[in-house]
Amino acid sequence: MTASAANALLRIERIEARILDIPTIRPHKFSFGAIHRQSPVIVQLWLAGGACGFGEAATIGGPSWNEESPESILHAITQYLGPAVAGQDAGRFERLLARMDAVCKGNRFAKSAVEMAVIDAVARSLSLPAWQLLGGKQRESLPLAWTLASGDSASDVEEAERMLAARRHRIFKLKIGARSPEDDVAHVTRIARGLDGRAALTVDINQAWDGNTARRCVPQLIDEGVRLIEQPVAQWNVEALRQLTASLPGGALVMADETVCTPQDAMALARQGACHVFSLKVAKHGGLLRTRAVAAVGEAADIGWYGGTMLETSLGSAASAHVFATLPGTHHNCELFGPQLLVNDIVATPMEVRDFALQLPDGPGFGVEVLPEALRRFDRAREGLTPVHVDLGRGTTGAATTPPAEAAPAAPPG
Ligand code: MUC
Ligand code: MG
Repeated sequence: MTASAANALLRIERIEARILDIPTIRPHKFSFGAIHRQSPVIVQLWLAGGACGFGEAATIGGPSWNEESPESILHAITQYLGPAVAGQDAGRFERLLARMDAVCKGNRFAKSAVEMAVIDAVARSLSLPAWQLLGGKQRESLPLAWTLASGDSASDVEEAERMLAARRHRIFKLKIGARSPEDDVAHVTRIARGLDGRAALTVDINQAWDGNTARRCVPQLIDEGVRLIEQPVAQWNVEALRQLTASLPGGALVMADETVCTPQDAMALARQGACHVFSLKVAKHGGLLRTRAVAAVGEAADIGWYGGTMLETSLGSAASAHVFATLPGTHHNCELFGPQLLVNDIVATPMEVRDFALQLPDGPGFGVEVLPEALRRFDRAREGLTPVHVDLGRGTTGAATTPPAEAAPAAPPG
C-alpha cells in the first residue's frame, strides 16, 4: 500500500461523545466535599479505514476539582474540538493538538479525551498497543495505591486491612483537609498506628491548608510515618509549597497535583525547587503527549513522577497506564484504582491487579475492549440524571452517609 493510501485510511470520519453516570462503591470524601458517582465523558472516534477508538475524561464533583465539568467537556468536544479534528489525518497527533488549541483555549480535559480516542484508533488500525506509539514501554506493571476516603478512621483501617489481605494494595493515600487540621492529624495518626508500618502512607490535602497550617501540621504527619504529602496548599501558593519542600524532615516528599497542569507550570515549579514529585494525570495535562511533556520537564529537573488518577473507568485508567509505562525517571507508584471505586465498569475485562501492582494491558490500542451496551446503559441522556454536584455537607462532617437514590448500595471494596 502506498503512503497516501495508508493515510487515507487514517482520516477521522466521525466523533461521538456522551456523559456516563456510574455510582461509587462508597462516598469518596475530599477536602471540598464528597462524591457518590463519577460522570466520565466518553469519546468514540471512527477512522475511514474502519478502526474505532475510545477516549475518556473524568472530572470529580462537577467543576469542583478544577474548572472543567462533564457538561463543559461534552460541550467543548461536540461544538469545537470534534469539528476541528473531523476530516483530518489521525496519525498527525501534534497537528491535531494544534488545531484543537486554535479553536479552544484551555479545556485540557476535553482535549485529552479526543486525543486519547485518536491514539486508540490509530494504534488499533495498526494492530499495535498504544505504548508503541508513545515511546515504547519501560515497565510491565506499576505498584498500585488505594485511597482511603470514607471519612471514618476505623472504616478506613478495615478497608486497608482487606486490601492488604487480598494483596491488592499496600500503599494508601489518605484524603484529608475537610476537617480541622488537628482532627485530620488525629485521623491520620489512628490509621498509621492501626496499620503499624505494614503499608506506605500518603496524604492528599487537595489545597485545603494555608502555608502556616502546612508548616505546623505536615511535620506531625511525617512523625506518624507519612512519606508523601500531596498538594497541601492552594494551587496558586507555590511559595508555601517551595518553603515546605525546602524544610521537610526525614526524606519525606512534597508532591504537586493541582499546581502542575501544563509544561509551563512544571517549568515554574522546577525553577523554584517547589516540589519533589509531580502527580501526572492525562486529563489535567491535556492528553497523553502533554503528559510526556510534563514528565520530561520533571526528568530534566530531577523531579520524580507519580501516576495519578481522576478516578477514570478502565478505559481512561488503561490509557494512563500505557503512557506511564513509557516514562523514564524516578516513579513513585500509581493510583489508577478508579475502576475499583466504581460500581460498574465499561470494558469486557478490567486490568489485572496482582501482587500489589497494576498489570499493563497489552492488546491493541489501550488493550481494553469497551462494551457498547455499557455505554448505552450508563448514558446520562438515557438515564435522565442531572449534573453531579459535590456534596458539601457530607464532605465536612466525616459522618456516615447515605448514597443518593441513583447510587447502588455500597459494597465493601476488595
Ligand atoms: C486527586 O486529587 O488526587 C485521585 C485519587 C483520589 O482519591 O482522588 C483523586 C484526585
Ligand atoms: Mg490530588
